[in-house]
Amino acid sequence: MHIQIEQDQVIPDALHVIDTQCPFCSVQCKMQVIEKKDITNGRPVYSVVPKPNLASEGRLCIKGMKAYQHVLTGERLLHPMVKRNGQFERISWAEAYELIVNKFGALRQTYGNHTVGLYGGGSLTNESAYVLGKFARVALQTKYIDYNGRFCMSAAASAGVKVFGIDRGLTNPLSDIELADCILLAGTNIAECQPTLMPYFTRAKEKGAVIIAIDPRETGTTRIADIHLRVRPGMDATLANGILKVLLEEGLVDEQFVERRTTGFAELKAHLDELDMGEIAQLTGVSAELIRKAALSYGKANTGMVFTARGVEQQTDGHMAVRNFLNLVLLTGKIGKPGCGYGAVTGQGNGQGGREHGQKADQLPGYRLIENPEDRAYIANVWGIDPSELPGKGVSAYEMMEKVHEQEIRALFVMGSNPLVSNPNANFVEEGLKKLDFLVVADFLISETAQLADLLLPVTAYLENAGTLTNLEGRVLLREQGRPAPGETKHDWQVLCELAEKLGRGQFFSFGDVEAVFNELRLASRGGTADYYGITYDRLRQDEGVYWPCPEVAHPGVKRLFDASFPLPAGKALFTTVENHLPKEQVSAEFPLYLTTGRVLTHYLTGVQTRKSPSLAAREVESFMEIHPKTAKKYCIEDATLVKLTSKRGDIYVRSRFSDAIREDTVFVPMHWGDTQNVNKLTNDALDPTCKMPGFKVCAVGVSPLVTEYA
Ligand SMILES: Nc1nc2c(c(=O)[nH]1)N[C@H]1C(S)=C(S)[C@@H](COP(=O)(O)OP(=O)(O)OC[C@H]3O[C@@H](n4cnc5c(=O)[nH]c(N)nc54)[C@H](O)[C@@H]3O)O[C@H]1N2
Ligand SMILES: Nc1nc2c(c(=O)[nH]1)N[C@H]1C(S)=C(S)[C@@H](COP(=O)(O)OP(=O)(O)OC[C@H]3O[C@@H](n4cnc5c(=O)[nH]c(N)nc54)[C@H](O)[C@@H]3O)O[C@H]1N2
Ligand code: SF4
Ligand SMILES: [Mo]
Repeated sequence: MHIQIEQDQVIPDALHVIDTQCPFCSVQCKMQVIEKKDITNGRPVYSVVPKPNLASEGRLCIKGMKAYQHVLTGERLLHPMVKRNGQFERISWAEAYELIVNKFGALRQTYGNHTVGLYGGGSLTNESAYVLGKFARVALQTKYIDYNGRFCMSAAASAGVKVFGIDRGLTNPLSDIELADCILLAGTNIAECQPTLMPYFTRAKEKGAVIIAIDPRETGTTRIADIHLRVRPGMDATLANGILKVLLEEGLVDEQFVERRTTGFAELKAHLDELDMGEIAQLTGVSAELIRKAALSYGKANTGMVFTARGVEQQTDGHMAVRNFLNLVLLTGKIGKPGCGYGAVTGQGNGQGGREHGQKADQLPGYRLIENPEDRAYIANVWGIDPSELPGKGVSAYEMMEKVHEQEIRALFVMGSNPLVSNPNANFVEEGLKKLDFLVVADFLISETAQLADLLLPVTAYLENAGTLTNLEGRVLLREQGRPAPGETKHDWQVLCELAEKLGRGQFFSFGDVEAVFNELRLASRGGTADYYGITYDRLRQDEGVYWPCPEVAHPGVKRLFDASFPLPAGKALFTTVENHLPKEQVSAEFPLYLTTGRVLTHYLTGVQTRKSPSLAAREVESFMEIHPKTAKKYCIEDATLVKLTSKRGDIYVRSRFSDAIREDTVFVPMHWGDTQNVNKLTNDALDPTCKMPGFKVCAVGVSPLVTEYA
């Protein structure tokens, strides 16, 4: 699967060589896309070679190899389109802008500024995400803006801020992984989701590291583990309590670290003393012996790292579950030194930068807070407005869908997301979107959400635009433009700036080019937690990316955080007391199985892009349900047959796939398909109280064969 090259290849007969980076996951592997002419018919043919770089070390996965296909598909959205009598018709940009100005104008006049909502995404460059946040606050003066990262990083991000005082995906560079003697992988499937990172873990293993995986299923990732804790979905916080209790009982506590660098230990200890291991084993479905084995491995290791991803985080207790894993790190003092640290494995290409510069309801650029008077004053000054003009805090992504339903939001502008497929409780979301007076979608493909839109705005894809993206390590990378914008497409940030001008707010959006946007972002983030001030396009062209925080141009950037202190009162990190608790939805006679959801190697998120790539789509043509053969037998389900899955909220139809490596009480369905295979028609919309993450990873379902007898 991986191709490794040592140095830049020389391609003499190439027509056009594009230096770029993969648009998909957070590793942001660098590559070259080579366009040549087929000598028989003169048509362009494409090949891809990986480029050496610090994160991927010159590897690419299959998605990166084929990521040119969805950009070059004949199904690109190339012109603005308006829906008339149920059909999309081509219009000019001038007409499109006029329509938006009129529709937004009329709605704002009748219902006020907050009637317009904006919905962004973690695929957008830092520059576009920054302009989107500014556009909401300055051009439209609405508080309603949020983005798909709510469903992705919000639990880990909010936990990191509480416990460490800062949220940066990895607290240390990837190169530390092979220095770890024990690695705990909790709810993360790196083999399929960040495949080019796998060699970091296999190298650690070759050097003797013990790998512990926590996942209800066996995956490519759990297969490299020495210890696999097959947890009952949604029970990670409780499992972490079990591990903590063993560490405490066995005296595997770094007392000096706890004393000097943390607060809250006494409360944690008192709480853990009260817990019963038998009960923990029973609740989590993992034996006390295995929990003990894992705890001893991590506790006794000299160095160690803990990783969490969406398996732990996409829960209605995701915030607290992550905090309990951070307790492990603090209790053993395994942070802030080589081979020790924590990683929230970031998801999207710009999942990290996308959460730093103001497309989140409560944030302003540089991780500043919209409710903090000093932060408001600073940003208002950079933007040249009065702080009182800045709206307040809005609501989270799914809560915006509730506002859409209630018609408090009557116009929605979506840029870089497919909420109809990615939000929980998709039937409810669809009902809401259909009630909107005006739905605008900016995309380069026609997603399921775009199909419901009143107006489509065609934008450039990754090969055609430039900008910065921040990878999972907190390293800012520059992606240069590789091809001209096709058709009438425009860059995301450019659309927003032009529209701002039509809305009479052009003076705040007069950026000549994308670098000018970045230079304003640098200033806006200056002195903030995610400080990009010292990062310039020139530096990014010379070095291979710069870690934030980077407060001055001469500053090298910070690779490893927390070596001396935490940015919290007294420089101390915070222990958290986390109760054992059950997921909000429990199985019943009608819905007897747990459903968990996630990803497969060849598709990306809602599949809009990868389903348009013939080479990727051919590898998984439809959705499926992974089920244990014993469970299948109980419900009269055969292998590779169509089944119906039903929850309280809806039903879907997928093909069964037997696996004896999944828990018998659990089925798994990936998230990459829409319509009748949209797994989010089933998922629960209960939200985590702190970060508003939905519980994508557990709900209760019933399963039945679609065809019970053959005629
Ligand atoms: N191929 C591919 N790669 C991707 C993406 C993609 O769509 N496709 N998306 C990108 C994005 S945006 C993201 S956020 C990341 C996601 O990366 P991951 O979080 O690694 O991916 P998931 O498959 O959602 O979930 C990880 C694992 O959690 C397990 N799991 C399910 N329920 C539970 C539970 O209750 N507890 C525990 N401990 N584990 C559980 C699942 O079985 C799964 O193996 O991947 C990124 N990379
Ligand atoms: N059941 C379940 N649901 C989930 C998850 C899960 O594990 N289980 N995971 C959640 C997670 S972690 C995530 S990140 C979300 C993702 O959810 P979405 O954001 O809805 O997923 P994408 O498929 O990336 O949708 C992106 C859309 O934007 C377009 N796009 C891509 N790049 C750009 C760009 O630069 N500009 C513009 N204008 N458009 C662009 C794509 O063509 C696509 O139509 O899904 C969440 N939903
Ligand atoms: S999907 Fe991720 S791992 Fe695969 S090539 Fe793209 S950035 Fe690299
Ligand atoms: Mo994500």
